[in-house]
Amino acid sequence: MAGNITLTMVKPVAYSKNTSGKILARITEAGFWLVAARTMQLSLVQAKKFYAVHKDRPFFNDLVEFMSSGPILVAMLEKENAVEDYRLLIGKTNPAEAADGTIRHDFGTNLQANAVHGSDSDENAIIECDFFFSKSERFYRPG
Ligand code: IDP
Ligand code: MG
Repeated sequence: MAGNITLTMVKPVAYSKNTSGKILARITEAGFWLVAARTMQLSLVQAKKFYAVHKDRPFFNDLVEFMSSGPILVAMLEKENAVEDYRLLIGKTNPAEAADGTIRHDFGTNLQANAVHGSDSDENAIIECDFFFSKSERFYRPG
């Protein structure tokens, strides 16, 4: 199991542009299985908890305000080498620096509103999936 899951969020600006469906299609076409998903709006408290690792960074307050500013789509994904492969699919943090054809390049607006989140390690993927989804909400790839 470890190494096979990652967590993504379609962030508020991308969600408001109604691109969640196109982004999910990119994800499943790249071989990721949708284990769990929901739309929701994070409270400021939840956003601060989720991004606690960044609490000392200069962009922290802006980031948590942005992430709680509107609806998001959050999803748990399964694939061999999920964390690394998903980071490759989404591209660099800044959409302006992300390669053509990556999700952040194609759907991102700016460094903050960069379309999607992706877990950065297997350890954090587990923590982040546990943050959003109980075991009974998870439906793994059949077979
Ligand atoms: P990542 O999302 O590529 O893993 P992180 O460094 O973990 O990048 O940053 C988390 C999020 O914080 C980014 O996705 C982006 O939305 C925002 N962010 C990162 N660096 C900056 C910055 O310098 N200014 C504003 N927002 C930033
Ligand atoms: Mg990160």
